[in-house]
Amino acid sequence: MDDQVIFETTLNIAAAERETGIGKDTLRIWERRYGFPLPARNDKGERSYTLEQVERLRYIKQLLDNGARPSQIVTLPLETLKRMLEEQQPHASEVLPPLIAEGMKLIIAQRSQQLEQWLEQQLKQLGIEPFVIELIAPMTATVGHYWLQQRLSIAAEHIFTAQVIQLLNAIIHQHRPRYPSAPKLLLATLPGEQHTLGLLMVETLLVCRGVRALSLGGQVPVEEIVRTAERHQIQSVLLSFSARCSREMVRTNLAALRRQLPQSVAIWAGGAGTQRLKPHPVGVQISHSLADILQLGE
Ligand code: B12
Repeated sequence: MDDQVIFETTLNIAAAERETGIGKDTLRIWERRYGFPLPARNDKGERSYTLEQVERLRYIKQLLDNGARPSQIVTLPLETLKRMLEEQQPHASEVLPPLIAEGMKLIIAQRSQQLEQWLEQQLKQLGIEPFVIELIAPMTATVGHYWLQQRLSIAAEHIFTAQVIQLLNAIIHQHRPRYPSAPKLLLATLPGEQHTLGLLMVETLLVCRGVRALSLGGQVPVEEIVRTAERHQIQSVLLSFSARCSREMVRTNLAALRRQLPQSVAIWAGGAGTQRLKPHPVGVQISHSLADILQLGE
């Protein structure tokens, strides 16, 4: 028996949904309506999707998030989908700003220690706010694009994420207001949203402006946010939704939170997942720019 390891190269429908962000029902409907994706069936008749189909579905999801309709794109070949996304997201192929290109080289090469020194050096040179807003934020988006185009390994993405989390937490720890007073702001992401870098960037900027912020981190149920806000007499709740979150998920949860929180508590929501929320959820401040929240520190 040779000890060759067999890698599973197909995904069942649950894994395909997780990997692409496209729901099981939608996958079945497209199969019937557009003839794509056409999964094979295992001996139990269950659908199994190839990695090629999953990659094509990821591009379709990104284009749908950018406003395209399924009938326009589901039957298109991968190369056409890639070209369309590149036209929509200039980052994909254009020349990166020199500093970001320098950082991306270290990330792609997985030079973790050098990356750590390089990030600390940039922090010293730029100062906290420009470091977060002009370097870390665009670099995070570039890491996402490169990951989608398989120009960056999952390991490299995780090395970058771990470094950024470590460095921003160190800045927060160093700058957290020392005087004992109640936190004013509560930060969290909701269940299903593991992406917390956006939240950490927001917390870093606010704490460095002397704002007392209590961050509950990722995947916090709405009810728990409401209970904690009451307990600490919180003035504002800040939420982050990455591109991973469907508009329905964002809208439903923001409406639920608005219903359950006293009107005196402000709700701010940001992140790529809050873009194109039409109409704007009532009683919620939507902002995609980190610079915007600095006013909360004034
Ligand atoms: C790092 C990362 C991960 C890490 C997260 C680690 C962590 N602790 O955060 C890990 C490895 C866990 C991960 C997992 C996955 N990821 Co991921 N991930 C990313 C990446 C590179 C950055 C994540 C992030 O935090 N973004 C959020 C912030 C930084 O960006 P933003 O939403 O644009 O927000 C900006 C502003 O709006 C503002 N902002 C953000 N929040 C707020 C809040 C307020 C109040 C304000 C004022 C402003 C503000 O600051 C940001 C910077 O300007 C993104 C790429 C990207 N562009 O986001 C992909 C991405 C979000 N991931 C993606 C995917 C598909 C996944 C996985 C499904 C992959 C997988 N197969 O397992 C899983 C899903 C996990 C889950 N259930 O959530 C896709 C989502 C695509 C889609 N449309 O669905 C992206 C977009 C990558 C890509 N280009 O395809 N991921």
